[in-house]
Amino acid sequence: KEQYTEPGSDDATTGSEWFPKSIYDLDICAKRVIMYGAGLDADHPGFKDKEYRERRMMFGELALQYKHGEPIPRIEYTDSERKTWGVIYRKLRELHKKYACKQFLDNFDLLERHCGYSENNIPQLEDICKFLKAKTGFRVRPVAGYLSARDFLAGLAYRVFFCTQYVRHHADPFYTPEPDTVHELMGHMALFADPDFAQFSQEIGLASLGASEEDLKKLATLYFFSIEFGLSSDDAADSPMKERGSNNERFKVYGAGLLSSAGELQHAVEGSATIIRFDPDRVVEQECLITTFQSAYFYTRNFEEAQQKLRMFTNNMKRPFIVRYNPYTESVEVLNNS
Ligand code: NLE
Ligand code: FE2
Repeated sequence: KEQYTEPGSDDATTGSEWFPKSIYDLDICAKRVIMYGAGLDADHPGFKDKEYRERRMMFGELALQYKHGEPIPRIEYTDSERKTWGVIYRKLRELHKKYACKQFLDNFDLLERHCGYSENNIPQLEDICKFLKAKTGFRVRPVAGYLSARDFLAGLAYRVFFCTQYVRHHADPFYTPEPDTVHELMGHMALFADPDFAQFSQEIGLASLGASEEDLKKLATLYFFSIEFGLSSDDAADSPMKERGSNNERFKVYGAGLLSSAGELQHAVEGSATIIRFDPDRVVEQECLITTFQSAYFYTRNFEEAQQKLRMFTNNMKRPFIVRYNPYTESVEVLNNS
């Protein structure tokens, strides 16, 4: 028989782990940061820079204080941060034009037109949030650093994307081991302006709610090697190692972690990186590396095929309950399935 639980309540009728039942519950997820300012590792480019660490703590505090529904604080970026942004922007835009997939490029134009994107200006999350909300119903909200995959994916269920607001350390503009606002803005935002991508992202989020540890790890890995590091190639055959054509002639990129890192993007498409066919059973075996370039990348025929493959995976995930998103209340109803 079916049993309803109140949206926003966290009673354990399903016996599974807690997960957000309402968009307001994301305030809880947002606080469970794994790594931020205080905990910069010794090999982080900002580790020895006291000023940088203090700045990071300020961003951390802002994000931790933020609550759903509030306007996102506007940041007055420093000259040094703006300079870093400009250097990256010029370099990445050049590479994007050569290597980014079409959906990305088309939507990036919109960000330049409507959200203050330019090499001289670091866009504000609040402006992007308003734009995306009108375009696809997606929102962004500030976060202090890495979240667990479970907390991060849960945001997507509510069409919310957690965004860092700090800028990477200037010593290493073309690669940073952790997400920063350059990664979010240059890598992720464009695709959230695409209605299909927005829909697909929410489906991943909904599938993650209350998923078993094993399923969640697989889902997070598939997300990582598509949304973060995915490529596409319309090569007809399915053979994993094609001899003809160098990487830069064969692949278009849609993964945000590549589109935000000039260093890794060039490594992937201009070097001789290993790029193999995106087969979900194979992909889930791959280790996600977060402090170095990936040792392999995966491609689908096009961006839509990656969506289809992930959908097939989420449709086969088993949970002892069904979740149903209510767009009017921005909450999730949990229906017992036992
Ligand atoms: N490595 C990326 C960059 O440098 O932009 C950021 C991390 C993505 C998970
Ligand atoms: Fe990312």
